[in-house]
Amino acid sequence: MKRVVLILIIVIGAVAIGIRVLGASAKRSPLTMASVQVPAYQVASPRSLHSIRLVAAPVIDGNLSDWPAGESIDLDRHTAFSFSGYIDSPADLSAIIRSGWDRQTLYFAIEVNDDIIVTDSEDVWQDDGVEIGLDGLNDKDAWGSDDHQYTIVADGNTTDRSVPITDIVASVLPYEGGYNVEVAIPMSKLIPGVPISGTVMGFTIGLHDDDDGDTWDAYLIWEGTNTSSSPEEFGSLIFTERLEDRIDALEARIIQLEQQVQELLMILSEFEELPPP
Ligand SMILES: [Ca+2]
Ligand SMILES: [Ca+2]
Ligand SMILES: [Ca+2]
Ligand SMILES: [Ca+2]
Repeated sequence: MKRVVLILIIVIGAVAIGIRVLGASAKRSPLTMASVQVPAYQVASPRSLHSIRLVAAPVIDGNLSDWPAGESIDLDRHTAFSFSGYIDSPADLSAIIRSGWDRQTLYFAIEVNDDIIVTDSEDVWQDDGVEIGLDGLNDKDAWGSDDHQYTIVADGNTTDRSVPITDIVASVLPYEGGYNVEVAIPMSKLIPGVPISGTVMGFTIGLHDDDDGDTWDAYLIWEGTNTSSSPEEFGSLIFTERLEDRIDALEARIIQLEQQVQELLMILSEFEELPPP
């Protein structure tokens, strides 16, 4: 028994050393998001956003300081694929969008510039707000259980295809000149099982601006002509994982295993001290 435990310790030690050597090498040449390699067939045109694997889940409170730096979309009237209405400047309507993921959840952090926030209407699409269009299976079909048009209005109202929902978590934090939106969407709404680095979803994002009440004044869509029924026009959300984050997670697991081995050794030594039956 003791021999088996000793062999286990040697194996775990060897793995730990190997991982730490890998980790040191990764830290010498940090991998940036731009250097993440994605198979060519997965990089669809039109545009894509890399969703980064988050080591710690963000608190969904509208405060985005708990997000790591990462790739983002700058959405304004010049970068939008579709643009309707009147926008006089980026302060009137624009946004910066980031995304993150873990095994259970897809996250978005959205900073919206909007100098006059109005939420006076019954229909969510007539007020200031954000629309997230997702084709979870990336099958270009709009009407499966993987397909959603999530709207988060500047007052916090949340809908899926205009129907009020409570099965995603969204928080809006207004500030002078705009509002932050932080969203957590259960992965089970999008795909069966868990995502991996390299998973691709169809994705676009829309922004409505209302400055004077009643219906909207301007509407921007990042990719496509609507956020609900034409996923073949969407951009892509590409799931990525930084090497240094993967190594940190493995190192944490090794430390856990080392502690478990210590506990086993303690139990073994207690047995050895018992008198023979
Ligand atoms: Ca937060
Ligand atoms: Ca679909
Ligand atoms: Ca507005
Ligand atoms: Ca309105």
